[in-house]
Amino acid sequence: MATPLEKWVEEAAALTKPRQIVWCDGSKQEYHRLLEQALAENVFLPLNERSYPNCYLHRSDPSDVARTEQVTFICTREKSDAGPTNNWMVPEEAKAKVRPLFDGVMRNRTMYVIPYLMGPVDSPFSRVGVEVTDSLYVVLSMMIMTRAGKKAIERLGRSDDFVPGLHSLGDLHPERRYILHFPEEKLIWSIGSGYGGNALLSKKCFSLRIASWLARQQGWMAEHMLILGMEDPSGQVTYIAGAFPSACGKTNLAMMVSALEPMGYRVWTVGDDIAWMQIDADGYLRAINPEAGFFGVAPGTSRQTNPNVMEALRRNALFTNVGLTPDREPWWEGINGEPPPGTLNWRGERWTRSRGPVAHPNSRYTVPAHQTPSISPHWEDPQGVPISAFIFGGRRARVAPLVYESRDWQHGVFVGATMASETTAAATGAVGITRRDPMAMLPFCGYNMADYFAHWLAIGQRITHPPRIFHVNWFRRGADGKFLWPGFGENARVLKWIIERVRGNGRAIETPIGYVPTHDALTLDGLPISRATLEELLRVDPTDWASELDDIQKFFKRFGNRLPAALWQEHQNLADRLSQASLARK
Ligand code: OXD
Ligand code: MN
Repeated sequence: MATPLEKWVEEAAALTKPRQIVWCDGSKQEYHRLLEQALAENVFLPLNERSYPNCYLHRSDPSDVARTEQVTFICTREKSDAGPTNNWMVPEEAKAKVRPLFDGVMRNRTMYVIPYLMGPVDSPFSRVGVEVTDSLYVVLSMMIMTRAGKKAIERLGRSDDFVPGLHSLGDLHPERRYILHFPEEKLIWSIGSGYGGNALLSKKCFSLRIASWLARQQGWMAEHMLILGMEDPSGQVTYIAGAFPSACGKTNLAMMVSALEPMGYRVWTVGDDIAWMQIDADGYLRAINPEAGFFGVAPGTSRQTNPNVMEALRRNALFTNVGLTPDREPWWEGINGEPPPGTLNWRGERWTRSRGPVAHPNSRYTVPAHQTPSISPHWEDPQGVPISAFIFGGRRARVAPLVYESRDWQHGVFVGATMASETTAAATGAVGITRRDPMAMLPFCGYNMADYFAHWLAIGQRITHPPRIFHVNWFRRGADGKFLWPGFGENARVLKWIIERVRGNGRAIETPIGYVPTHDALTLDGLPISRATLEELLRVDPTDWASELDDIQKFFKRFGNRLPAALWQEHQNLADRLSQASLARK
């Protein structure tokens, strides 16, 4: 008798009517066979076999280069379950609208079936998904980004506990592009885009949107967070999970070569984008990285900013929408000086300055996680790693100081819920606009964010040893518009303070927004930073925070009475602390 997985695949095939169906086993031989085919079909171009062995370049359709939030929908029976921050359609209406686009769409194409496992093979945190797709780019990327094929089939057996995802490139027309989530039936439909975040359904669609819904029902957490371990000179490793909006440096932070390495502080990478977390029997929060690869933003990546990933990218990597040098090496802005003469841009045209950037600003690399020299020896531990601190961070030219610690869990949830950041090229739309992006989950929360905040508050009640909650801002600018903090490996100085706070010995002063390092608390040896710059970096400006309070109020009002009262309470507490501080100054 057919398994539930086989039955679902049959239904998908009955709708899309492919010429043939290929089940992927996830083997190396299969990867190479499919790559040969992708080369023959021009889906990939080979890179320099000597300097970049087994690496390939993909050029996407120029209209299909980033996540498209405006056509991403959460389809629940009740609109209020999707909440005010998601696009919503009734499930039946969404299906009625999009089913005709899937009808017969694979007639002259092959349908690939990719069973995949999110999480380490033997982990109780792991979950199975299956994606059917007509894109070879998606198949090959999924083989890097997930544990695909046999491992997933073996784990699933005859169970129906898997998240099905139906994907087709369709005709790639932006008007016929839809990314639909049906959390009530754990189902994903995506058509009209081959872009990673829209088409690799394991990533944002399953591991964040559907998983966040499941996590609330089942009492765990699915978050848009990197996971890193900071080792101190005694060899003790403290694990930190960090939420930052897309293209704000999560991958670089997770793989950082610490500026404090000579003092014995080094960073180990567990994950760069997604954390699935559960409370263990001893009351600690433990996290796994459900993914098996990194899908990172290329521009700005260099030997200086992320030597670990640069090392990882020298073999078995896929590149999307980067430039191509005459030596057939990948090239992007920030990699190293000027592009060599004769470089082709991301569209495959001979580059000239008037044609814009060589690489698309959201061009990407896809690489197996284990290739990074900083990969943690514990990155595949079935029980995950214990999380001692959360960091929330955004791109803020003003307002937020370099780092501060929240007062307690409830205040920390408020800090996360009110996070804001200037938008980047990872999603289509205007770049550089400040928007509220709670816990960096605004585009990824699969349900009403007011309920999501309530879930965070409820989790806090259940953890005996909750992570301490911090906020960082690497992007504060001075009056001259220049960044005040050097960032990258120097961020280790902030992480060191964070682990000191976790252990109870980091120095801090209490301010209305939380605990800020004293002027001598950060280890700044060897960093040419003036006292005035440090003061500016750590300054809490009462006028900026007053307008921040107004903006937060507007944001909270969008959720009506579904917003947990505790968050209004925290808003009021912050207002009170700010006004007391200004009275004290007078
Ligand atoms: C990503 C994103 O690709 O957040 O990780 O857009
Ligand atoms: Mn992301």
